[in-house]
Amino acid sequence: MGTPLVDEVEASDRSMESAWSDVRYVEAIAPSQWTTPTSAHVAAGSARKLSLNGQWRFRFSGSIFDDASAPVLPDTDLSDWDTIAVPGHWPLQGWGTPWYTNQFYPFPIDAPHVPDDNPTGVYALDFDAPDWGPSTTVLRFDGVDSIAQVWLNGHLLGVTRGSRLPQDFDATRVLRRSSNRLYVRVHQWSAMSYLEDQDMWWLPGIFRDVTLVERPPRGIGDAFVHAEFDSSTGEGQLRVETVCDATVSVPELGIEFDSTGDARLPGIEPWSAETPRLYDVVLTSAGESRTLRVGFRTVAVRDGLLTVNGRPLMLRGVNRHEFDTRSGRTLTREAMEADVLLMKRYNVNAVRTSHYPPAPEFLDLCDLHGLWVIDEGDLETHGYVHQQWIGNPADDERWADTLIDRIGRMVERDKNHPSVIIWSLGNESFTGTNLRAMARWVKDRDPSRPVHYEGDTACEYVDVFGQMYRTFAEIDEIGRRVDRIDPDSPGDTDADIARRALPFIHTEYAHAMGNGPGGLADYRDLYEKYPRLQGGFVWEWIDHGLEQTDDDGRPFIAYGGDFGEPLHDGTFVLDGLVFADRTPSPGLDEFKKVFEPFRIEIDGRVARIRNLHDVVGTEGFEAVWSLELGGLLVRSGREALPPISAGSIGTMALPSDALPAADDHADAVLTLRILTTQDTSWAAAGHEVAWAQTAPRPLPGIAPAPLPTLRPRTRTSRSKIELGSAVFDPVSGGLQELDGIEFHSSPQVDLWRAPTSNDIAFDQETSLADEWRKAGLHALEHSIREIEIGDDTLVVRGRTGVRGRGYGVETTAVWRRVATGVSVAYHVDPVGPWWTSWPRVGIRFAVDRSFGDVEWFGMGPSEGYRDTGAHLRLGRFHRTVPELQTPYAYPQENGARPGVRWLRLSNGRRTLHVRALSTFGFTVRPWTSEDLERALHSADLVPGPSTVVGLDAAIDGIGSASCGPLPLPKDRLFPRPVVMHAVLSSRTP
Ligand code: IPT
Repeated sequence: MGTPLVDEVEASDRSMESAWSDVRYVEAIAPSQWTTPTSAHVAAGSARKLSLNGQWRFRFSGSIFDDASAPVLPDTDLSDWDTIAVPGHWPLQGWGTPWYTNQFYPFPIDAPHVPDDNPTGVYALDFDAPDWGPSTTVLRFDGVDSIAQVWLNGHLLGVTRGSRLPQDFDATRVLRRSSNRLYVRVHQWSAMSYLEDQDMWWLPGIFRDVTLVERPPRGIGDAFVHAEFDSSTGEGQLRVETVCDATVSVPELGIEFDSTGDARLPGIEPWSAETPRLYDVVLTSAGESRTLRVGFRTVAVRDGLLTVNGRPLMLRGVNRHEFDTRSGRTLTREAMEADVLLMKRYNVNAVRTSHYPPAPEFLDLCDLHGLWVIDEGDLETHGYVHQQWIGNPADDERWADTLIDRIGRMVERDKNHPSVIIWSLGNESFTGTNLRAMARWVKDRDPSRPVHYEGDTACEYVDVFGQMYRTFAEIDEIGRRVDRIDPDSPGDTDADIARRALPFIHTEYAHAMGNGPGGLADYRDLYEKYPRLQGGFVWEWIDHGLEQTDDDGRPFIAYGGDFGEPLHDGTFVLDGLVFADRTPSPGLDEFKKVFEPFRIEIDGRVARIRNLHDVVGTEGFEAVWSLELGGLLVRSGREALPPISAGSIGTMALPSDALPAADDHADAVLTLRILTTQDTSWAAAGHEVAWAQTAPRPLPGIAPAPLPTLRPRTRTSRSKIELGSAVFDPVSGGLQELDGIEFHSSPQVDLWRAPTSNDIAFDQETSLADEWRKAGLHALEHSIREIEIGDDTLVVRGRTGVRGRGYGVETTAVWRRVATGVSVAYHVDPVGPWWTSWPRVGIRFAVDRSFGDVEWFGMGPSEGYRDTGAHLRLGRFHRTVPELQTPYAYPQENGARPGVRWLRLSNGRRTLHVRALSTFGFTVRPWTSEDLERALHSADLVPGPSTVVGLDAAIDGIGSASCGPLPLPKDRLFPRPVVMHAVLSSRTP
């Protein structure tokens, strides 16, 4: 595929020394030069391989011309060269720097030209080759970013193009048994950079494996497996296209046939993401044998739905970039498997390989453990959006061959994976003739899989309709099949009608940047409501934060700008469901709950169970119940599940001792969990996949007594005010002490939060954080208006306002002495014309930092907000103050636990007990919201002298406005009066 450019051919005839200075190939628009055709990835077989990974020699130049003027020769002395690990990126090993941009090209748009300051690394390796007799030897690069010229023993083997695509060179002619000298000259920027503008770090280098691969004479050559499954007969159909003649056998089934024929195989267990059944298929030619792991399944778009084996799918997916906080896009197989296992354990059933084909092993792991995959081409020209897409390579015929070559090499490499059910042409490259041609090429080569490309909004050349970040209302329209390509058009066009016949996939949604994403459950409800909506892929799986150490030796997670990049997109690279070190964030907990494969509703004595699997029934699962009172276990048991097939609803009677007695405590809660009964490849038996709780009875709702009429006091008439063991300041009316527990600050109204990434919504149209700041919410002024005192009561009235504005809140704290301590009813009443939402409304106080242990009965164990709290359960939990913080790499509001019944803070000697008489949530932090807001990295957060406690009547939702919609109105907090009612004591009642 692809004819080499004339000047490239000329280059090969020249001596190495003179050719070295000719760097025109860097700006050539062309497919890889002199690579052999890409063939399907082979995991196991008789053909031998030799890994060339390891420590290589390395020479780095910041400018391409510096490098070009220093030619190397086959016998150049390497002793003063550096060493570098292959695979790896040089900016993560001490040369150059990582550079993060989202859409912007980091250089002037002037294709195919790139800057002269083009970081260039020359890799050198001396090696002995194995004796593979008469075989052909292929030198394979699985990934080189962005382009490389490859020289073996003084001969130019060719040029790699397509960073995330395999590059095979026939090395046979020039390879020697011993003393081979390989040079790989890699450039950070090339014409190809215009095609590789994905939202990620620019990380050059040989970042995937380098291997010598044997191609034996009379070997199999490339093989294309077609393994279909007929759901009406249960028959599999197997056909293997090979370049050379071979026999095909399935030892397990006792079948053998010639590769020119095919076989019908009765009683096949089909492959699915839920039942990843693989059969070994052995190909044998005169010179080679190969074992392929084959899954039988048939993908089809039928009656407007995406089906596999005749059943429509629900994609509960994530977008996955390849990332490791230390090694960038160089991943070990262990790291890839860690991703797959974590996905499986968290109810993820699908992956879009955004935005390039992953390392080939990743797809082996998807086949093995079971994930539906959209395999995406290595193409993104997003930077052209900044010039209205003028000059977009996707629509310029000079780039046609190169783009066809790219998509072709992905399809050829990955065509035998049962997990790959959809081909995606690439990402964010607008639309154009080359994309259309790519789609045509793919359908021609592999009609068995639908084509996806989000940029084809009119669905002219794709088989599924994919869109990004649509609002709830738009998704609802699409679900109802009333969407229009041009929303302003007065009537339906033929194109509208044609598009509506296609299934819909939410290619990217729920931007998991920082705290969030909000609204996952609302999206899910829509997906489940309309058959056309077949789920989607959360943006995205992992934060791409790079682990670094600051000048004081403290580790921190770096994002855009931390390497002095002159143009960058800051924290936008931190938008994963797992943190950069692969620790699940609360967003992943929410994903797991929202997309659980069984939906359980407990209704009186019966549990109604909806089986949301695509394929499997309830066999392999059991129910476990537990009854708790006040968070303490009373009884528990296990029950078999009734048979409920995929897509159906069944009921299960609950055993009578699982049910709370009528006169039980108001805090009685029944939890029903569904667990696996057998070990799977991804989790040991007993793994929880779904759960539900009975709704706890509402709080008794002890309304605060009416505001008392008391005698106003002159502020200075006493040195202190006492209500039982509570001591108040006579000037401010602030709580100073309770039973010997000193208050660093007294409860005071709090309307602020350190803006989340979704509040900030960097570069987006609506930024709640900007609105809130404009409204003055970040700098409130508090004043005390009146203190009134009675025998057992103290009332403190205040007003909190905004500089230069007439709106604010009136606050009234009514303190009463009660048997165990003091109660407080804290009223917050908005006054004046507020025009924004509030980040939160609650009270905040501080005690000594020694109060480091927190126990609560309420929702937990991790954080949850109005639109992110589906995963929270009512229970009794214990965490230290540090454990209550969610360590977002870019510090922001976090750690709120709603629905609290009681909360205890202890320092080992004393306990401050807060009993809720109205429902509220809490945060407990070793710093303030202001500290969180000021900090740029989590290492900037240093615990202060106080433990800061926030009790929130309400908090605004989270949404995903950093790239997507604001929270739905139902989850917003608009100014409204609230009363928070609680008892504070130092004893545990
Ligand atoms: C969308 C990109 O496809 C994705 O790569 C990522 O950048 C994401 O946004 C935001 O994190 S494109 C956007 C213009 C919708």
